Amino acid sequence: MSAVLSPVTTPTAEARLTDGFHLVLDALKLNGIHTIYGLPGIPITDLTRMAQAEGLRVISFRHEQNAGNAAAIAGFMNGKPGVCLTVSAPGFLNGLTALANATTNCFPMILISGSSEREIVDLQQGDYEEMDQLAIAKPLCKAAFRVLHADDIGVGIARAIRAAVSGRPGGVYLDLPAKLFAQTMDAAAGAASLIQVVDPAPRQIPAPDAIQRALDLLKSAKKPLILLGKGAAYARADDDIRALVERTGIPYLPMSMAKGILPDTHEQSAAAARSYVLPEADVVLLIGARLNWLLSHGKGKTWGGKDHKSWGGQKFIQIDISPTEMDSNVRIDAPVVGDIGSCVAALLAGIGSQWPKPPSEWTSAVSERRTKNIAKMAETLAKDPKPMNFHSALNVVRDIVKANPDAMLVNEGANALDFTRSIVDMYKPRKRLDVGTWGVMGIGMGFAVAAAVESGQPVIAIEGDSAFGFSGMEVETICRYNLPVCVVIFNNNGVYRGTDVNPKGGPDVAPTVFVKDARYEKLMEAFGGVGVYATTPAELRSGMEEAIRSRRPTLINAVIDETAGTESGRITSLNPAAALKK
Ligand code: OXT
Ligand code: ADP
Ligand code: MG
Repeated sequence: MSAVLSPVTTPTAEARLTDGFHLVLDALKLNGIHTIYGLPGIPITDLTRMAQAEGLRVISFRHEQNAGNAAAIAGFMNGKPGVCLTVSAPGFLNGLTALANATTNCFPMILISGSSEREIVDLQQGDYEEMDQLAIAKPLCKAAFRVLHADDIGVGIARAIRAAVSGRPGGVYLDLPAKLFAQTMDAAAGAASLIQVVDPAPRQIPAPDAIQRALDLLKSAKKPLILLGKGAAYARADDDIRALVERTGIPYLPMSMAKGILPDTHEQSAAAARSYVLPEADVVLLIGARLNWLLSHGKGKTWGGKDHKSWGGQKFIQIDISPTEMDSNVRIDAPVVGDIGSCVAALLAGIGSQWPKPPSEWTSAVSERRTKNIAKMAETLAKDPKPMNFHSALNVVRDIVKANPDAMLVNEGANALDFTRSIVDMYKPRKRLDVGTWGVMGIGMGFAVAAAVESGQPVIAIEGDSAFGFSGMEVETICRYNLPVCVVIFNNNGVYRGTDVNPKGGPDVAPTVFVKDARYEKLMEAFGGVGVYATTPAELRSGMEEAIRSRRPTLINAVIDETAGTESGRITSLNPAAALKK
């Protein structure tokens, strides 16, 4: 390890100097960033050591993608950028998927990667881990910067922070060439070059006429609906959003990561009547939710249109910080551009206390559907089939989350994702973390680590067996940091199901099928955690209860009926159908 140069008070020549390593760390600390998620190696190993020596928390992973996912979700949870640190070329590329995913999901994150020698990289002379990382990162994130001189580190980090959190949040790449770290400069000049970012995510106040237009449209509605997206969760305007919903009396539908902004048990929740309210609503107020594929692009049969592209007749009010989001799929009749906190506060002010409630025919129709679907679900959940299926297992998870509303819930898979979303109620905001806009597998263990580190609360990760495989080695990380994470693998022997067969009948199993009855719990035991093999809801329940009570790293291998899942869960229709039958 090279000498640790810290600006100290001893008046030696060395002490009056600082270097690139320390300036990076000082700049992060100055901006309230105290945790780095990463993976050491050339040229950033010393940076991770010095970070720890300087009092930052360094959470070291087994693969950069998981460190990147951890940083991204830390950004979502805290509303300030999560930082991921990687080595050059392959480490950078491993982190890049997470950076792109963060950008797609509007999570603020900074990927800092060390890079090789510029002169050699630019002449393509074959340096160690040679790659033009800045050029590669650019199209995949919100902004990308490179710092070549130690006295620019302060500006580089300030720009990265602002780019990540201001406006629509997203991922930022910061390229730090190896040579930068060893550059020295006068310590006082170095300290003076750092920037403590003032107001990194400035409020964006909506125009009064936009608010009036939105209120007029909302007032004209006979069947209004409020749709809450993860932007609404990110905005931390929980009290005002709840007041808006309750004072208007409008039914609301939460997208998956918006579950819990209001408790899912709220009487105005239309989650259990989704397929009724979307086509029936006449005016829809979108708060921090995009009309992308998850909302069938605001048109088509889901919205009551006669075919997959036709408009269903709804009028939309959309609150979003990004002006170009408006009209991206269908006409937005009342765009409200600004930050959700300011926009919702302005709407509330306009609504006052005399706002007429929606016609009771609408609210009681929604309520009737909801009650009916909840009762139907309760019947299914009460069954105790052998083998255990998604419903009987999730009935347990639902109880455990209800009893521990502060616990964080991480969720990925296909059926394991979709059933959990609709069965497990959330009670508090920003507790549910999942595959998001891309439906990406592999977020599981990275999200679980960050959820535990950032919240200090127990974490429950409900994982499909395939989904878990993408980040499974991080159970060692969970054990190493002794994190209170309870991983529950819904083990149905494969992707979607475990029942496919090789049509040719050869020795290879079908592409979606895994080793039958795999003993995933032994993975956790290998690193000193607790492994549980659960074939019944009772075993699952006692395993989860003990994990929450003990806060010990636990992996429960919950064996699920291998025939229970469906192809791609709820999104079967997105699979292209073969035109030819061969
Ligand atoms: O109204 P109706 O009647 O329609 O009913 C709805 C609600 O009203 C009702 N509901 C309720 N009823 C009663 N009570 C309550 N409380 C209640 N709440 C709701 O329930 C239904 C459903 O409600 P929902 O979910 O709100 O409605 P709907 O119509 O489903 O919503 C539409 C969507 C689109 C918003 C929703 O479906 C959604 O959010 N979907 C997300 C889907 C998604 O992202 N899936 C993940 C990707 S799938 C696939 O790509 C996978 N891969 C490929 C792959 C990926 N993704 N990534 C990478 C890097 N590589 C490859 C892979 C490999 S999944 C996968 C692994 C799968 O295998 P696993 O082993 O991991 O998992 P298993 O499947 O478990 O085996
Ligand atoms: P979901 O998947 O839950 O529907 P999306 O990720 O599609 O949510 O949408 C989130 C939206 O929220 C994005 O369009 C983003 O610009 C917006 N957003 C994020 N933070 C804020 C904020 N503080 N104020 C306003 N809009 C925001
Ligand atoms: Mg599976």
